Amino acid sequence: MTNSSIFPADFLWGGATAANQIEGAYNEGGKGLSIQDVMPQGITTPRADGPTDDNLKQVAIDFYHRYAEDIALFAEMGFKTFRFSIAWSRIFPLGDETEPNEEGLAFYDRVIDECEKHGIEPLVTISHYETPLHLADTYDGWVNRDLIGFYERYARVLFARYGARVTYWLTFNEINSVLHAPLMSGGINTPKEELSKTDLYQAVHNELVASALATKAARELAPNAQVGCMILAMPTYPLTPDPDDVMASLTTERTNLAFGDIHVRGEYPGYYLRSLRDQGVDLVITAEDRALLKENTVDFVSFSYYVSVADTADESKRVTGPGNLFPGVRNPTLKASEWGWQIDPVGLRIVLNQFWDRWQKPLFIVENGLGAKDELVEVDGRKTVIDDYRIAYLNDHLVQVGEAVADGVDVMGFTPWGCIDLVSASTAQMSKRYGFIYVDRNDDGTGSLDRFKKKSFDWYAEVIRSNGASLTR
Ligand code: BGP
Repeated sequence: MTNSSIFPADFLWGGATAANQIEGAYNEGGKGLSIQDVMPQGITTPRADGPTDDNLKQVAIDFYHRYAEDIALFAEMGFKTFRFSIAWSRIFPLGDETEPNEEGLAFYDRVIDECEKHGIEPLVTISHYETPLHLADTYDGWVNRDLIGFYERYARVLFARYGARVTYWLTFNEINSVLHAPLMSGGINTPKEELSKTDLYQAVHNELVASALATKAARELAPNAQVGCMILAMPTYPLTPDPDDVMASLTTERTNLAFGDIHVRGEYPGYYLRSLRDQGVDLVITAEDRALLKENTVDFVSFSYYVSVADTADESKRVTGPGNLFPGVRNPTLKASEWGWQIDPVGLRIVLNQFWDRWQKPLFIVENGLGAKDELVEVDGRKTVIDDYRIAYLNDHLVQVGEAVADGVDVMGFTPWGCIDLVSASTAQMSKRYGFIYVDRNDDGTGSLDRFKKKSFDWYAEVIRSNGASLTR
């Protein structure tokens, strides 16, 4: 049964990517190294000393050379928006220079040209897990306050260059993930086990101030820009109705919600300050920092959503499993993907309602999707993938987005993750595929890099064409 469209007429349908996971060309165009160039296995192993040939991100899916072809395929699906990130180390190869690299800037001019050619709105992430390596090695990443100034300079260059052509900006991808993946998310070189809580939360604070400064810069340099924060959303349910379990799940969930609270309200919530005190964390927060946070709150809240988790106060029941970048207590009512991520479409409606009730800011779902192994087959002489599992996943999640819209939630758009197959962030595999477009590349680096449309390609094109009316309830 199909339903008539509940989605707003200007709903931004599209897809999402990140520079390090698609571009390749890791040492071309004057690009410096980023932390991704020393993370050949994602977050599953410690970093390498320097670039290694087993790192699939060196070539990724070669978007750097094939962007025009790929954006044309997105246009064929009817994308209204395309989320990509700018590789900081293409613009500032070391990160602490005063002058940007023109060749890097020119590359994104060309990407935006292609988007414009097809009437696609760019949705740009300023920093998506690709801090310049020099900033990690020399400054220990975001632990150091100097990063605030380097990031502000970088953001200002982007707004000055692209501000007239790009409306939607995200300051930091999944900003809350720095608590769990300090190197990937915060460019922090000190191994997680050795990192003090004070340094970790100081890094969080420095990023929050930088995010506010970027918002301030956008107001000055690109008055039409809309700036959003980007949070890894992970609804946390109590494992049982025991009030202690409810409190435990709320406490865990607040470690994520705090980031939205600060971006939207411009100040640290009481529960967050208490948790810092309880952990013996003493931060350097200046009066100027406080004013910046208060005066430069976001226009909208964006988030990724893949999984929900549970929590409990009962240590003996705390059986954890993999989640999106960090583990959570398993929910016995849910099934999981091949990578153990629990699948919960209703959780997306819950998050949308919760965020809307809490912040009353437009919400943008900028990541969602199923990482799965695909098999390339031949149908009527054409290579394709019959990815009914991916269609079912996205259909069920989008039905819940429709429910949230019916609940009165202001949802700006939906950009499913990895609209074209790309290298995984957590495991750096190619075989964990999310795309509507199959890319012929294998985990051992072999493959032609040719693109093939999966069954979901036509399915998504119809969802967009019908503005969601073709979804199956
Ligand atoms: C998010 C990241 C993305 C992306 C996605 C899927 O956490 O923002 O960069 O990769 O998760 O994760 P993975 O690639 O590990 O499957």
